[in-house]
Amino acid sequence: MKRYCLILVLYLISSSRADISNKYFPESFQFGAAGAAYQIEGGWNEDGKGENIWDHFLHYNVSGKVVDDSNGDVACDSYHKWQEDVDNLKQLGVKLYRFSISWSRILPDGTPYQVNQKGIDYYLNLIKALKQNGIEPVITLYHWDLPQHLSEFGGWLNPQISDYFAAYARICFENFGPYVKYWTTINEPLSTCVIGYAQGLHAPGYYLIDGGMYQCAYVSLLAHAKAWHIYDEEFRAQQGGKVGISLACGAQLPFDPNSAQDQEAAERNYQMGCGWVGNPIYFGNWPQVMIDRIAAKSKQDNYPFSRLPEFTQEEIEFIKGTNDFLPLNYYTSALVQYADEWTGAPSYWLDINVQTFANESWPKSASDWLTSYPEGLRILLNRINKDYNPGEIIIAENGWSDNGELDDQGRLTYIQAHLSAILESILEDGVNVSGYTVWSLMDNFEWAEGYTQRFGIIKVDFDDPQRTRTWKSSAKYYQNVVATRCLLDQCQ
Ligand code: PNW
Repeated sequence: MKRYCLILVLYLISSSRADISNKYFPESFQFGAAGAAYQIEGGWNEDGKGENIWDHFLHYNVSGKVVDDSNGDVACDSYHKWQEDVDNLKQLGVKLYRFSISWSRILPDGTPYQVNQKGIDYYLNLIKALKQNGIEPVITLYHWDLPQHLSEFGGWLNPQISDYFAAYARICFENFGPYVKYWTTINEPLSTCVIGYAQGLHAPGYYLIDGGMYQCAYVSLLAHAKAWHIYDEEFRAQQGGKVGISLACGAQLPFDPNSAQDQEAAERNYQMGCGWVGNPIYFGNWPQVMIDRIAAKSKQDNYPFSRLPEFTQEEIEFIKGTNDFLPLNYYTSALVQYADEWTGAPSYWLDINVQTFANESWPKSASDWLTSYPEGLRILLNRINKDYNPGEIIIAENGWSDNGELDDQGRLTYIQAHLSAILESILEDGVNVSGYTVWSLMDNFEWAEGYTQRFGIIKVDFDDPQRTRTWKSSAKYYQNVVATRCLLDQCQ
């Protein structure tokens, strides 16, 4: 059935799209798909899994935290249906599957004291099935689901959590490392630090807008670096894999390209977003503009210290250069406008102090933060390549939300245009992008948006206890791209 649909897809894609590259992807380029544990697995309390912060956040005082009052207790039920997931990946023809390990599934309270063998077995089975089908696992150790016990210990605000994370990472390297070439320590620390520890909209739900996100980022970076050093010293020689931390970035464009103030504002927004994690990882310290502004604003607001934690010289040396490859998440970009200095309670937003917009011409998704600007990805890749020289880059997330339609032309067009931007970056700009894992393999639990915004190339019926999976138009299109290495019906 799926094969016959290819013919239809080929017919539907016009070969005359001038903006889409008609070149072939290099043979070495690997296509893939992505997901994350809490968003897909379900099985929240099965076979010895412990409670994590999302379980806790949504099992108590749930109302209002998620728009449809849903949770990830069952989600896509991938805890039971992982073989079908592998089968879909195989049908798609992809060579990479990016997924995350649920920390509390293998260490129920997060500590190394008790290892849950059933949790280890779940991931071993998945990994082995992937390898048997020629699919490389790309594993994220932390995609926002901290064991609840460790959250009560202070979570990402407590520097000692970095030691717990390092111990967890070592257990993963020991058990899964022989089969894994790509590890991501933490998925986009800033998203969870800002949304979970400053806005309070994600677990653990803290509203600490003056400094929660800075302390959380500091502890996350220490945790990443400890895990990287463990891999480097104890596992790299035998296992030969790569370890990185993912960045979520977009191009930040001056609202008025001729305005020096808007240029400065756009640069500041880039540094205090992308550079917040990128600079420490590649250069050892926060961006200077971030250090200076937060120090000055802290002083103004009567803090006798900066709200941005200071790295010691030892920490700088320890964190610097700890990305073997760059897993980069790109969704959208922004136009940035200078604003006069605002007054108000100290916060991350007042520290940055800029206005951001989407261009009116950029197509809108079902998520208010997500519009489509594929050129932004090419601009970003060039910038990152020049500033950080990261070696290998994998686009670890890129995707589009809608209301779940099967004929998802909006997603198809988004994926096509972004792959085209990547291809041009590779062929024309010489950026080493080696792979792409589309977000997402299937519809899943979209955090505070519950099941109302869909990112999957495969539909999941959440009303059906079987959680039936159905291919959307974008999955059929992607299958064809993977098979032909061409975004149009013909390439040269
Ligand atoms: C990602 N941005 O977060 C998450 O990793 C996924 O779990 C999530 O389902 C997906 O986005 C869709 O929301 C993002 O700065 C973090 O543009 C930051 C950005 C976008 C998405």
